[in-house]
Amino acid sequence: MPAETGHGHGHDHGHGHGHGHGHVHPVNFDPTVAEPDHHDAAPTHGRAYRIGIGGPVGSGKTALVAALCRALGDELNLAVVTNDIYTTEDADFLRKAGVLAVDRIEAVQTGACPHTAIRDDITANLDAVERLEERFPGLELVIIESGGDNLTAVFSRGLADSQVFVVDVAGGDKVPRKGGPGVTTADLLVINKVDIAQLVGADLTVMVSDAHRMRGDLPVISQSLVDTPDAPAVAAWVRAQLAK
Ligand SMILES: Nc1nc2c(ncn2[C@@H]2O[C@H](COP(=O)(O)OP(=O)(O)OP(=O)(O)O)[C@@H](O)[C@H]2O)c(=O)[nH]1
Ligand SMILES: [Mg+2]
Repeated sequence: MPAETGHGHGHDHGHGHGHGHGHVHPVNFDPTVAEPDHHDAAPTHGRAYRIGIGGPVGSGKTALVAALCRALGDELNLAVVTNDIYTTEDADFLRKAGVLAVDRIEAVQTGACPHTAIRDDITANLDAVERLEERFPGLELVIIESGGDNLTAVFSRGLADSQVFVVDVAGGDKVPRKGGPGVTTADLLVINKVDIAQLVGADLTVMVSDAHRMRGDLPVISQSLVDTPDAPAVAAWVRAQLAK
């Protein structure tokens, strides 16, 4: 996989793109020519693989992003895009946590509807991904965290090559059987915070069996980021996606 390791501490391969703050068009941008339709399927060669992470508010999406940065940051050339409604809270958390060089984290503010920015008008997210790809030549993986939303929020296939949906036991053991496209169609379903299942009276066995029933052959991982802070099972799944 990567020819180099140990990146991610500030050197950006010296291509002089600056640090790309703000929405700057490439130098050859011609305002008289229509911009390309970003919703067209982008070529998969020569660009980073994109994994979208969605799920309800507070289920542990940012905690999972941090875990994946810890698990994969030394072996992959990787970057992160966060989506928040009104703030840059999640990006700020990740930058403070020190899991990745600060300029590898881009924040998108979505306004009122987080699902719009990952499904209907994905331009701001694609721009953020492109800024990262320009800043870090050879970028292999971009993890895009959606703003916390409801069970219907899924990523456009024009934005994410594969997607992870994170639910947690605190939402109740009913959540997997309630279905919705996140639970039923995401490439990976994560049932998070299993360490507190008993405290909140959630039956994990029911959650896992309902999840499998709703998803057919699609994978389900239950985990606790308190017990396993580097999310080893999800990291292994990410490696398998990249190897495909
Ligand atoms: N006990 C326990 N707490 C967890 C676990 N994973 C995350 N948390 C906590 O759950 C809270 C919410 O986690 P976040 O990662 O911010 O959740 P999120 O899905 O990114 O939230 P939004 O972006 O606001 O939708 C934080 O206080 C985390 O520390 C876990 O496995 N077990
Ligand atoms: Mg978050």
